[in-house]
Amino acid sequence: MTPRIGEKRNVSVLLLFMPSKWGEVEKFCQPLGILTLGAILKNAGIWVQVIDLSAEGWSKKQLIKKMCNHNFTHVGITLLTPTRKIGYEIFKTCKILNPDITTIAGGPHVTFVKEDIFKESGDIDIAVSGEAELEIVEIIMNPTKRFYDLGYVKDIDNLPIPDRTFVRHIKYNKMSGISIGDSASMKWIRGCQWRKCTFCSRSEITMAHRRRSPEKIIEEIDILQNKMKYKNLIVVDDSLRINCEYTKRILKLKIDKKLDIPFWALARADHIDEEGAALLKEANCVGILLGIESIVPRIIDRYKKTNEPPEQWHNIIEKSFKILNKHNIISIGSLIIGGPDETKEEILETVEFCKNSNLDVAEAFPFQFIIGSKLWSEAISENKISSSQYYSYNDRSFGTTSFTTQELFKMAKYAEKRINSPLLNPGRILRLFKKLVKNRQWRMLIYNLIKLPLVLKSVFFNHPYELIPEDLHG
Ligand code: B12
Ligand code: SF4
Repeated sequence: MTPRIGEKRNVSVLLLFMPSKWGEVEKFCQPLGILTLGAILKNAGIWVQVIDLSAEGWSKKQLIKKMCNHNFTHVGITLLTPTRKIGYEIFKTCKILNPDITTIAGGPHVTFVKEDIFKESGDIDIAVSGEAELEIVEIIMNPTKRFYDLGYVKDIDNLPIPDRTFVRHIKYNKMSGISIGDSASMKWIRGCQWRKCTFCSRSEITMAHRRRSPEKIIEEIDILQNKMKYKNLIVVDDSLRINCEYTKRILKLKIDKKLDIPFWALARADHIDEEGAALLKEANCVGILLGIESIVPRIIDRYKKTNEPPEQWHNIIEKSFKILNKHNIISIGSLIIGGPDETKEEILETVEFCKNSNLDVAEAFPFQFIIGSKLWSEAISENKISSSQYYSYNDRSFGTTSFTTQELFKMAKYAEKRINSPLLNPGRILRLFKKLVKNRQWRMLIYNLIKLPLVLKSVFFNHPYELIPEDLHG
C-alpha cells in the first residue's frame, strides 16, 4: 500500500462497523461515527479505510484477506454491546496476523463498561469511551495511555460531515421493512431531549442534547442530494422534536432551498403538531418512526414515557397518527412486548389499539433489560438479573414476567402479523400504498409491490428474529 501525497507515512488505519452475524447483510443506516472519524483522519493526512461489515455482508475470510493485502497499522472497531463478541474475534485475528497492529475499541459498549473492556478482551491495546472526534488523531499518532474517557463533544457544529465516499458503493435501502431507494443517513442533533424513558439507554451514551445549526444541516443535505446524488435521507436522531422552532427552521430552509430529497425521521408522538406536520410534508418527509411502546397507562407510567398523565398517552398517539395521516406521512410505530409485570391482556390491548388506529407499520420487540437503562439497574439491585447480563431479553426465570423469552418473541410476531398483515388488516396496506402514490414515491411503490409476496411469506412462515439461544441473555 503506497501512501498518497501528503499522507503520513507508516500509518494506515482500518475502521470497522460490526455485523450482527458474519455474512449477514443489514442496509438500514450508515455507520456515522466511524465515517466522521474517517473524515477527520483523512483531513489530517492519515491513510484510512472505513468498512461497514454489517452492510457488506463479508465473511470472516474476506476480512482476513483484506487485512493480509493491506498493512494496516491500526484497526479500530465500533463495539455495540450485542455484537461485541464479533469485535473481540476480529481483534484476536489482528493480533494473530500481526502482533504489531494497534487495536482500538470505541463505541457505545466501551462508553458503558469503560476500562472493564480490557477484562472482556485481552486483544485490545487502546479503548476509547465517548465521542472521539477531537482526540482521534492524537490517539493514532501519539497515544499516551491505554484508556481514554472523552465524554461528549460540546460544539458539534464544527465537526466535519461523515465521509460517505467510504460506503457510497452500498445502497442503504431499508426502513422498518419498507424498501426505500439508495439512502444516506444523517444526524441533525445528538442526544434526546426527553432522556427519561426507563427502558432506554441512549441518554447514558449520548450524555447531552446538542444541536447542529440549521444552516450546516442544510449544507450537508445539499451535498447529499446534489453532489452525492442520494435518493433518500434517514435522519437517525434519537428523537426529533417536530413541534419546536429549531426543527421548523430546518424544514423551512429545506423548502426554501428547494432541497426536495425525500426523508424519514425518528420522533416522539407528543412532539408532533399541525404546523410541524404541514412543514414536514412540504419539506418532503415520507415517514416518521414513533416509539409507542404500549398504550396501557400502568406500563407507560413505569416507562416514564410522557410528562402528561399516562391515561392520556393513547390519545396523544391517536392524535399524532391522525395528523400524520392528514398530511400523507407514513407512520411507523414501535412496540415493546412483555415489559416487567406486563400481562397478556395489556399486550393485547396495545395490539388491538394499533390495529384499529391509523398506524401504517408496526414493529414489535420483546422487552430487554439494557445496560445503561433505569430498568436494567433496578433489576440488578433487586437481584433479578446479574450485572453481566448487559442485553437480556425478559424471561420468566428472572421473576419479572410470567412469560418465557420464546413466548415473548411469539407475541411480538403475533403483534406484527395482527397489525401489518395485508390479509388481516387490508385497510392498512391500502392506506400505505395510497400514501406512497400521494408522495409520488413511484420507485418505492414498485419495490414494495414486488416485495409484497416476500412480506406475506415472512408474516406467515418465518420467525422474524433469528436467534442464537445463548445470546438471548448476554
Ligand atoms: C443509527 C443507529 C444504528 C444504525 C447504524 C449503526 C451505528 N451505530 O452507526 C443501525 C440501524 C445499523 C443500528 C443497528 C443496531 N443498533 Co443502533 N443505533 C443507532 C443510533 C440511533 C445512532 C448511532 C449514531 O449514528 N450515532 C452518531 C455517531 C456520531 O456516534 P457513534 O456511532 O456512537 O460514534 C461515536 C462514538 O461512539 C465513538 N466511536 C464509535 N466507534 C468508534 C471506534 C473507534 C475506534 C473509536 C476510537 C471511537 C468510536 O466516536 C464516534 C464519534 O463521536 C444509536 C443511538 C445513539 N444515539 O447513539 C443506536 C445504538 C448505537 N444502537 C444500538 C443497538 C443495540 C443496535 C442493534 C444491536 C439493534 C438490534 N437489536 O439489532 C443493531 C446492531 C447492528 C450491528 N450490526 O451491530 C444501541 C447500542 C447499545 C449498546 N449498549 O451497545 C444504541 C446506543 C441504541 C440504544 N438502544 O441504546 N443502529
Ligand atoms: S426512548 Fe426515545 S424519547 Fe425515550 S429517552 Fe430514549 S431516545 Fe429519548
